Amino acid sequence: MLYNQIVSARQNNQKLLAILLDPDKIDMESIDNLIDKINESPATHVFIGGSIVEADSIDELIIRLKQKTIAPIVLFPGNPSQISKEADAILFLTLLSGRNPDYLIEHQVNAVPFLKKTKLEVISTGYILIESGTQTAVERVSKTDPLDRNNSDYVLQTAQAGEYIGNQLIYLEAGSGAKQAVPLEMIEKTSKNIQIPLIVGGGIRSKEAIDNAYRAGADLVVIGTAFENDINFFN
Ligand code: 1GP
Repeated sequence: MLYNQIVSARQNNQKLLAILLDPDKIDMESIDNLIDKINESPATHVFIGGSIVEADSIDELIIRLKQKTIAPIVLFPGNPSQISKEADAILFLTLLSGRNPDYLIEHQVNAVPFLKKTKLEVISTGYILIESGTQTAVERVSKTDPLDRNNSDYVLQTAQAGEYIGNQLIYLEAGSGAKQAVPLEMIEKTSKNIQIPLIVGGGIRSKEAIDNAYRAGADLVVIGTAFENDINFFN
């Protein structure tokens, strides 16, 4: 199971890296080149999703990816319409930082009939949006406020609530294309004080920033925009 692999990676201090692909932004004409770049990169996982994906193309994208990539494909959906049976697993997200019931329970309930028709591994994930300089798509779409980037104690408290609720992962998110990534001190405090693996993403766009996030305690770093803007990012 994918989740067990993530847990043992944390225990063994092996760092994981996910490339996030937004189906709306993928040009299927040049998909083979994209897949080659993913295969040459250090990515251990491919995440698929976005806040406002329109894509009927999700299935097709995943089928193409699976023909040529060995990295597991994990759905990172903005809403239930982004569920595809072709993937390996799904981050079943709860927006812990927000107070919009749609993103706390409504979408989750609506997703169940779709999930029951698949063999996806469902991984319960507490998703925490952190203030990052400008309004991000997650904020806009979910109509929720991010948490104060200067209040690591409250972010930790939120992550610990997620752990008590039974989340299997915590995802600290600055938002796609964020101006400022999640503060390192916040990653450190959270990672040290929860038992479950920690994902960090949003606004990370250099090798140095990736390494700093790992050193601070991120178990899995997500790279979306940096790879989207420059397919040779990992070179
Ligand atoms: C967004 O955390 C991911 O949900 C990745 O963010 O696009 O800024 O890399 P970037």
